[in-house]
Amino acid sequence: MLNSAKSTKSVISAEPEPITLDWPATALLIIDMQRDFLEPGGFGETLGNDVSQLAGAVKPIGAVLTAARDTGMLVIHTREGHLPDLSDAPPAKVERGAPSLRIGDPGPMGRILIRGEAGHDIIPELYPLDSEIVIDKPGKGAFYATELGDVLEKYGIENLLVCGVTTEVCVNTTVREANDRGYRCVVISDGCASYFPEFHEMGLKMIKAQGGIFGWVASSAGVLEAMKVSTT
Ligand code: C5J
Repeated sequence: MLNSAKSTKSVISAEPEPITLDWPATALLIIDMQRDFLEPGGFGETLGNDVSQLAGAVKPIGAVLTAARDTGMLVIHTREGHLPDLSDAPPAKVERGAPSLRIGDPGPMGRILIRGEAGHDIIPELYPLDSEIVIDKPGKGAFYATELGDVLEKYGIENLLVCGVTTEVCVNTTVREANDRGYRCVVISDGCASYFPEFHEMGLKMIKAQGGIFGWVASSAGVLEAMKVSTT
């Protein structure tokens, strides 16, 4: 008898090599697409960065987010930030460098990088649905001091489509944490961005080098093509 069961897998064209993903075991992880990083007056700008450098990632992420919602994929958003009393913000982080405003200082979008403030929220274009998971994280990696590991285990997730900002900081840290925990990470190249274009390029190279030492890198078009196949 022929097995008529539809496959739940398809292949993403990726570097260093194509990767086959089982879609029910795959989640979309969107890192820190917050006003504090992407808009003037937030944490990113207080550090002296040109925040317009991150804008290019919004549309590719939006396209994958729409496809993920259409296919019923688990969607997880993360937000970097701290409790209002800064009890989860190590002095070594707060005191670092010479920003124009420090974490916790009042700025045009509320207190810088503080949970509940306008700047801490996700940008309107990618705003989470009520049904989606939002993980608040005090560090750069999304696993450190969060419930992310438990959430992924609960939903039987083995693979992560990772995008967001910034490529070399929170995306890279999270991918490295995920890799050590046994997750296959496919990083969406045009769905990530950095204040430093050269760090974006190198951040992606570091992931896919040495046979994909931390994971795979694919374009949003490549991911969308594979997601289409998975639903036909
Ligand atoms: C940074 C992040 N760059 N989300 N955070 O401090 O990458």
